[in-house]
Amino acid sequence: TPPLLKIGQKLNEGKTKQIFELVDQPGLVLVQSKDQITAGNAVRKDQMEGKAAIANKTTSCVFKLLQESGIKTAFVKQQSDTAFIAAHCEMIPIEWVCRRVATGSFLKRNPGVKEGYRFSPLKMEMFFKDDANNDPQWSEEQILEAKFSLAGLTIGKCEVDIMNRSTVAIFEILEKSWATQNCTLVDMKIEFGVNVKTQEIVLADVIDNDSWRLWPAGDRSQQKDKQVYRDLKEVTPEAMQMVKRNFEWVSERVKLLLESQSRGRVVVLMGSTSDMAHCEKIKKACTSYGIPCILRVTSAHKGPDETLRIKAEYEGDGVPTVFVAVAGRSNGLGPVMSGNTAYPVINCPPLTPDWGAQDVWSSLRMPSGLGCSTILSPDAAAQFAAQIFGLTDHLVWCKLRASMLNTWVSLKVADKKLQACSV
Ligand SMILES: Nc1ncnc2c1ncn2[C@@H]1O[C@H](COP(=O)(O)OP(=O)(O)OP(=O)(O)O)[C@@H](O)[C@H]1O
Ligand SMILES: *[C@@H]1O[C@H](CO)[C@@H](O)[C@H](O)[C@H]1NC(C)=O
Ligand SMILES: *[C@@H]1O[C@H](CO)[C@@H](O)[C@H](O)[C@H]1NC(C)=O
Ligand SMILES: *[C@@H]1O[C@H](CO)[C@@H](O)[C@H](O)[C@H]1NC(C)=O
Ligand SMILES: CC(=O)N[C@H]1CO[C@H](CO)[C@@H](O)[C@@H]1O
Ligand SMILES: [Mg+2]
Repeated sequence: TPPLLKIGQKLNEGKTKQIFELVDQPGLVLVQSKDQITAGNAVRKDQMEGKAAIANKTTSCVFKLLQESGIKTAFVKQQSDTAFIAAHCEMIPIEWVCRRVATGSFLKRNPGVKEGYRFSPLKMEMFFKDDANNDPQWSEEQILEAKFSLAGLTIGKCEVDIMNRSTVAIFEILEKSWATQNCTLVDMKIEFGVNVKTQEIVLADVIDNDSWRLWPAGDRSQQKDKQVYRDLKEVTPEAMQMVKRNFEWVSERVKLLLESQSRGRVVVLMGSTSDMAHCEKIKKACTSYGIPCILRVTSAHKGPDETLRIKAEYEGDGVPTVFVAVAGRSNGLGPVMSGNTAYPVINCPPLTPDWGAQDVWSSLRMPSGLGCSTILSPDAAAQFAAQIFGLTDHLVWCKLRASMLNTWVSLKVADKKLQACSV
């Protein structure tokens, strides 16, 4: 049983949720869903029993997926059927809309563009959250001129760029994940907050049915999103049942997004246990991508029969495998493997300062017909293996994608700090 939460004062209440302070956990809040569905700014308001529970499940699965990928979010953990704990944020009042396929309001604002037009790169739009004025579309300049200040952070160019880049990464991660269910993520809207404790910009609020359009098999007529509700001519009990069934369709499938669609492994072959530390680094990095990694000792010079026997062992069970060869001095191991298997082989020689520049040629200069690659850093060798598996395993791809975003954001923040110091 979850420990009893001491609920403090209500910090905020909107159309779909209430936000409560947590007395014993400063910096965290309880986000409680309300049992109703809204469209057209609550012009239509109907209680839909169970909606909150379904929304909760969708939000927590999606945030879990993003969190495990490495995206910074406010989500902390599920508390109950209809509530989760999140970092307390001051919300940035901008809705970030990201589109892959033109539909809905975009078509009205851009006459001449046909439904189904594909955006590559993704199309970004921003809307100022202002119910009274129907959430007007804003330009980047309008956001900058508003000079929002939240939790002590002023929203300037750097912050806008970070939100822009993050929205694209989040869209791509969700798009890739829904593709495993043969579902097209058509568009999405998200909001960011400033974590009051860390002053970091994080994905906040929720991602649920109301936040995206999903077209199974890319087919609009099978849409499973909130549009179904908006399109209802008349709110009958049967119609509401259909909307609810659609919501359930999504919340059932959203769980599957967390499951890997393929299995793979890295097998590291080392010529000698003296290279163990180097190999452990490869294994650690593989583990961070969720890829199992096995270490074996074998020398292609001194025990080629064993090298080929070990190779056959991993070729024989049908698990997709990337071999990494770690051999110092003369690397016979990688080339011998590469000449005898159709699986990818990565040379990751542990070079030494004395002869390294000469030794590396044994990994680079190959007889014809060999396609092994050579990567010197153990982390980078694991990353390359992850990129190979990422072609078929969306969870690995999502980790790579989030890591790229986080690196980009770190550079941006480091530069901003440096500029602030030198002024
Ligand atoms: N982690 C969080 N910390 C603080 N406030 C949050 C957090 N997550 C969401 N909120 C805020 O809680 C409020 C209530 O949410 P709700 O979605 O019900 O509002 P709403 O009626 O849709 O209004 P809005 O148009 O602002 O979204 C919103 O202002 C939302 O931004
Ligand atoms: C977001 O990024 C894209 C691509 O880099 C750029 O074209 C666009 O102007 C950016 N928008 C904002 C608001 O920064
Ligand atoms: C997606 O479509 C392919 C090809 O039609 C099919 O083989 C596969 O089972 C489908 N996957 C899901 C999860 O529906
Ligand atoms: C998401 O939207 C679809 C389509 O309207 C709906 O069927 C499904 O129930 C929604 N899920 C949640 C959790 O709201
Ligand atoms: C009612 C309901 O589905 N509640 C779920 C909310 O989300 C968490 C996390 O996925 C589930 O454990 C609950 O069952
Ligand atoms: Mg809202």
